[in-house]
Amino acid sequence: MTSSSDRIRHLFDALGVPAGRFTEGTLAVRSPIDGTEIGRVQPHSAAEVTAAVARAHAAFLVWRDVPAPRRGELVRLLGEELRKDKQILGELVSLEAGKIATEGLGEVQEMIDICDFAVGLSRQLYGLTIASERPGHRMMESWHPLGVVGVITAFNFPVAVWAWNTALALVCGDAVVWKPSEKTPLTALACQALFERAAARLGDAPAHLSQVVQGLRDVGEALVDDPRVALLSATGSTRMGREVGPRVARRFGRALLELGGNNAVIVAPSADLDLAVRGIAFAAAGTAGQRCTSTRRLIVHHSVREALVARLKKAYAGLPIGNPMESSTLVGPLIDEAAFQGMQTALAAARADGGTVTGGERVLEAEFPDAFYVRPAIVEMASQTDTVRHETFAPILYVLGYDEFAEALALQNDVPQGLSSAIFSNDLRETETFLSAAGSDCGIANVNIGTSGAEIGGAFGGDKETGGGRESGSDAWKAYMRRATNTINYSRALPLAQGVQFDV
Ligand code: UN1
Repeated sequence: MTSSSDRIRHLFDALGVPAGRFTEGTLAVRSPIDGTEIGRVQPHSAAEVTAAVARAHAAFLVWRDVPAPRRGELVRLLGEELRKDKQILGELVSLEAGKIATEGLGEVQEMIDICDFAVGLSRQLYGLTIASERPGHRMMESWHPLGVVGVITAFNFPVAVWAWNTALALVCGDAVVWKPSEKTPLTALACQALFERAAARLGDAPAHLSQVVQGLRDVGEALVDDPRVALLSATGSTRMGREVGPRVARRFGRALLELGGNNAVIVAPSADLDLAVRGIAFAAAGTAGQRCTSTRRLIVHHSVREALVARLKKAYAGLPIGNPMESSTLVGPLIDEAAFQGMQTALAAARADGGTVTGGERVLEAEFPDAFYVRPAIVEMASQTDTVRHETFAPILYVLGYDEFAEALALQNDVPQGLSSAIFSNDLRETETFLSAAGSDCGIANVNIGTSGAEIGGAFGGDKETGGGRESGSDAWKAYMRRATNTINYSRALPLAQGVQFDV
């Protein structure tokens, strides 16, 4: 028994989850904090996934007829449960994913925020009325519940991404089957417990509106290939999306893909460097570089390059790296050894490309021999090589210089990914150009803030190899519903559109 697993037991006790659920099974869960085993879960079989989808479909058939504001009531109750147990869930996120305390809590706050958003949305699932070309006719658009939504999430946002999908899916009248990352199954159990509490409080929700299936690739595949999964929402690597997208398309299902990012910050000569240093340090080194929105590239004007890089190096040298449960820590561990190896491979490749690496080494090895803490790396590059254009899920910040603004924009867009981007500049011409049609090609483009830490109110996602999906706020809900166009004739005649005559 380790202290982390004692703590897990205590937290699950407080949530009322029976011990067997998180201590028995063939899938071992390790905390990235010290590498010790903190729990076990039992993977589901493909047949069990199919059965879960069948149960979800039955729930959907009932739920789609429940008025949307009443569906919103369930999400309101889920938000209440999250508020009540924010500390518990936040700590579980820290123990299982290695996030520092404020980021673990921040992730739960993101869940609460999307619940609030979805509750309001439950009274705003608006369709349009459209002018008909025919007299005595009216056209309109209706939005109907879609079906079962399969949700596949990654380790780095183990709970918030489920909530983005589930809060919207539930108010839209859908049922959810969730496959969390095999690296973070415990937080999924906790979410399920909170969901079940909310459903019990609502009283008349159909059973199995939201379920969790645990396991590895075969479990995800069963979800991807099931024809009753109307929408498959998957967050993870571009490699994963390349497999999932065509498989879902082959059966004419809908896919919402949130894949890799290779997010850049441009720093212009007019930039407020104090803001830039703070914004870049949080976005590049925070969460140990393990957000899909983490800043991976810095494109800085030659006139401020030396000063900015010197300040960043100083800030990086002072970053408190360590146990994320300690309040002074800003940089926690990488998720596992594979992440560490991936980082070292990328740094070696960058060196081979002529890059100069500062930081990037393993730290705290004596204290945590089975965990992987690193000093975030700054890598000065002469050009944007293939290594830079590849997403490595670790705290590596590649630095590139520019002379002309057009060159900075071209570098920013010259990567396969298109998730997030930012510019630090006080020059209106530059910032507006950056946000224009000819500017950043990313789904997220920011001015004078970093690339990460988006609010839930906007649509979240990106284009190119990021996959094209949009989740969370704005009108992202439309992906979770189907659209029907209705034409109603309230006249006594039957005129045909386009002037066609067909008299019988
Ligand atoms: C992710 O890394 O998968 O914008 C999601 C952010 C968070 C969400 C990140 N709100 O950094």
